[in-house]
Amino acid sequence: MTTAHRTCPICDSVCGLKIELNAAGRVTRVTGDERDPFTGGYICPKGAGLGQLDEDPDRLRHPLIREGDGFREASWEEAFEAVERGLGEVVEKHGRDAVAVFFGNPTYHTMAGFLYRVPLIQALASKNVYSSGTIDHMPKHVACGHLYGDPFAIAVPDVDRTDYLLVIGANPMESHGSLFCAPNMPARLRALRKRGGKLVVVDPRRTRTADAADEHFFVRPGTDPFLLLGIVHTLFAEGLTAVTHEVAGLDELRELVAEFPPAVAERVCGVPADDVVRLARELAAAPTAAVYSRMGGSVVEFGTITQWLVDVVNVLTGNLDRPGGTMFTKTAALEVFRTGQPFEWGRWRSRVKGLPEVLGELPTATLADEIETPGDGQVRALINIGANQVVAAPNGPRLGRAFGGLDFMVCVDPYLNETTKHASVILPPPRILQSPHYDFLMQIVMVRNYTRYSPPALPLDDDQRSEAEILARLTLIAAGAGAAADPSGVDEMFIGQLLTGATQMPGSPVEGADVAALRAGIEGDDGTEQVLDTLLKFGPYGLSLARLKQEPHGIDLGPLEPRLKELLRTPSGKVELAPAPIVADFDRLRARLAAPTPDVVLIGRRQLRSNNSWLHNVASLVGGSNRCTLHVNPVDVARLGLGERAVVRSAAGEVVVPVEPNDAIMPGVVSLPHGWGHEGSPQRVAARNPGVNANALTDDLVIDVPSGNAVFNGVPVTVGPHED
Ligand SMILES: Nc1nc2c(c(=O)[nH]1)N[C@H]1C(S)=C(S)[C@@H](COP(=O)(O)OP(=O)(O)OC[C@H]3O[C@@H](n4cnc5c(=O)[nH]c(N)nc54)[C@H](O)[C@@H]3O)O[C@H]1N2
Ligand SMILES: Nc1nc2c(c(=O)[nH]1)N[C@H]1C(S)=C(S)[C@@H](COP(=O)(O)OP(=O)(O)OC[C@H]3O[C@@H](n4cnc5c(=O)[nH]c(N)nc54)[C@H](O)[C@@H]3O)O[C@H]1N2
Ligand code: SF4
Ligand SMILES: [Mo]
Repeated sequence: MTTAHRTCPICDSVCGLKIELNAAGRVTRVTGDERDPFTGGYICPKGAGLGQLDEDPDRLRHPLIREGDGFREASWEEAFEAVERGLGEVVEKHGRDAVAVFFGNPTYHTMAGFLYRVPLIQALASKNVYSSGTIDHMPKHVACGHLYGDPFAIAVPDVDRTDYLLVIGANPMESHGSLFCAPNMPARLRALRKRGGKLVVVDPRRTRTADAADEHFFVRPGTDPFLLLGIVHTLFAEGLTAVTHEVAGLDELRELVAEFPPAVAERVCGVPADDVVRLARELAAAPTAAVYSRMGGSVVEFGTITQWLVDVVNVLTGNLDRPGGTMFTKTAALEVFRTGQPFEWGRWRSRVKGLPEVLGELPTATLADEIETPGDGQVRALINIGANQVVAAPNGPRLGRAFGGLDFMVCVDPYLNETTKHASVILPPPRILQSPHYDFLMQIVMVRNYTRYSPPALPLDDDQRSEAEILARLTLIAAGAGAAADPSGVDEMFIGQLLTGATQMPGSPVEGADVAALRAGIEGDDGTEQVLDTLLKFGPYGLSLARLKQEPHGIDLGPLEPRLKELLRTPSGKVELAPAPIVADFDRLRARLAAPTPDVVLIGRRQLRSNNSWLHNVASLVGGSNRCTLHVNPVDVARLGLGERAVVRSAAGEVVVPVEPNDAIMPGVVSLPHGWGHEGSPQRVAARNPGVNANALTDDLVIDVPSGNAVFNGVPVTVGPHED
């Protein structure tokens, strides 16, 4: 028996786990690591099921190469050679833009996903870079990029010290927080109320978070900007603003909101004007307060305006960058990246629709256009890393058909599923317990400064490759160096770039130092560890890999402290309250006021015992509340004459789904979880309980314009009874 202490890699909560393994390396028990100073022993059912997930017999163990309609197992050498040939032919005939790369959600959690993203993009030199960012959080990056000049300057609610938390379109009791890393959210929210604080939730569903709150408001999907504008209007009208930072655009903002009083909010959102006024007064009067919004205010038609308004309210009430308000984390390993030019976007545009690049990416919603539309620069090959777009992207089935028409597609993925079935080659990463873990990106949004490294708990077998090696080899192939090149060269180049950058950065602890001498001091068993060591050594806490290895339960680095001044990177040096590209989007917002309200709209929901598309093959997690059903208010069930199953139609497609009458959802709104639709899947448990693909209904023609982000919430649908 051995015990491994590791961070759970599934969601943003970064729970420390205690994993007991028998002599054969099988997981016998998973519990929370009580000695983790940040996560304190908290664990959810997904973490407890990590052993089954990791030992899933349907997980791929060997590379697969397409043969006719199926696949055959292949050696790694053969698989990498096939990738070199497949990508090489496309680049030679059609140029580099003909190869697209896509980074899915798990690449935001794995070390390899973080470390090889930039090298791979640089090596590929294609403008067709995509990620799950544009089906998720791009509106927040764009809002913060314009407000603060740094798209990664994302302030998190200081939940442990705040007196008032307004949650708009997020359900942290079930999602465990997102862009808001605060393990054991239930206890934190309970503690908030116990110390006399107030929790208010705005959501078209009375969620578990709403149940845990003092107050809950139903809101019509997609209309939150009008609610927030009503709040800002009140703050100005009643002289309640208390700005503490140097800001630009205050007068313009005041003028902009003049036409959106609380009465407009009442008409459009369905939240009474008196309540909007009261919310504004309460936010202003609370000793400290924080407004927070996620998917309900992000994957919507006005995602960027909504996310911008969230921060605007926090700035206007004096709550940005102070304890109890919303605050910025000081990361252990990423501060070196928090420099450089102010936020830029639109440096190039997508070929077919002319959509602007954001953070070096094009919108996922236009990937199918780029694959299907003939002409110079048409996408003909895809490098797909940890993404299941057929069930995750808007109008996923269209994207699936487009994938079927590609000349070549390589997937780095542990599963054969709805998306990877279109691959020419599948390269499976090893098990979670065989991989190192360090949360690079989650650090940016932690409610306390903290760090923890988990080395692999189990060694690789001879016939396995680490995900780092897989991505390093893809990088070398993309660079034209070939399938047989030495993958450690990629790490060396990255370390070299980091060291050179650090020695040239004014004020860095190693400014002017000798790069070779610094390199000699970098430690680690492999390239991944050495890059981590490099980043930690140039971080603000004087940490190192060796120190992290001595502290397997993690290290508390103290409470968040005000630091906006260090992060602010706008050309004006001020917080830009009325950025021109966001103000320009108000024309679209005004047009929305005149548009008719659809009879029924669709929204999503996350489920506690599920995670996007890839946890439905774990028997212990499926069933009960974790089923793919359509939540419909009983009033609508009667009005629409629904029986056991309903047919739901949208501009994009149609699904037939079991109806679950539920008075927690507001009339006129129906909810379907995403990530399902596993009919005929080779994942045997998932196939028995397939559910339907919510993204057969979402429309890739509708986007949040400033960010190019997809719209999953507020999709107009018709719902009727299904006659079997
Ligand atoms: N258990 C579990 N945890 C997860 C995941 C999972 O699949 N399962 N996924 C992870 C990922 S990738 C992410 S991005 C996060 C997301 O984390 P959250 O954003 O907290 O999760 P969601 O359930 O999508 O919450 C969005 C809420 O917005 C509401 N909503 C929908 N439309 C609107 C609207 O127009 N206005 C308002 N005000 N509310 C609206 C929905 O009813 C829902 O309650 O969760 C992460 N954690
Ligand atoms: N309708 C609707 N659609 C949505 C959403 C919604 O709320 N509503 N939410 C959106 C959001 S927020 C997100 S983040 C996306 C998520 O969608 P995706 O980015 O597609 O992410 P996942 O479904 O989590 O997993 C993608 C793939 O990663 C693989 N995988 C698992 N572990 C690893 C690993 O360690 N390495 C590699 N290389 N691969 C791995 C899985 O097998 C799976 O095939 O979905 C989006 N789609
Ligand atoms: S909340 Fe659950 S899934 Fe998320 S990190 Fe913790 S144990 Fe893992
Ligand atoms: Mo996400």
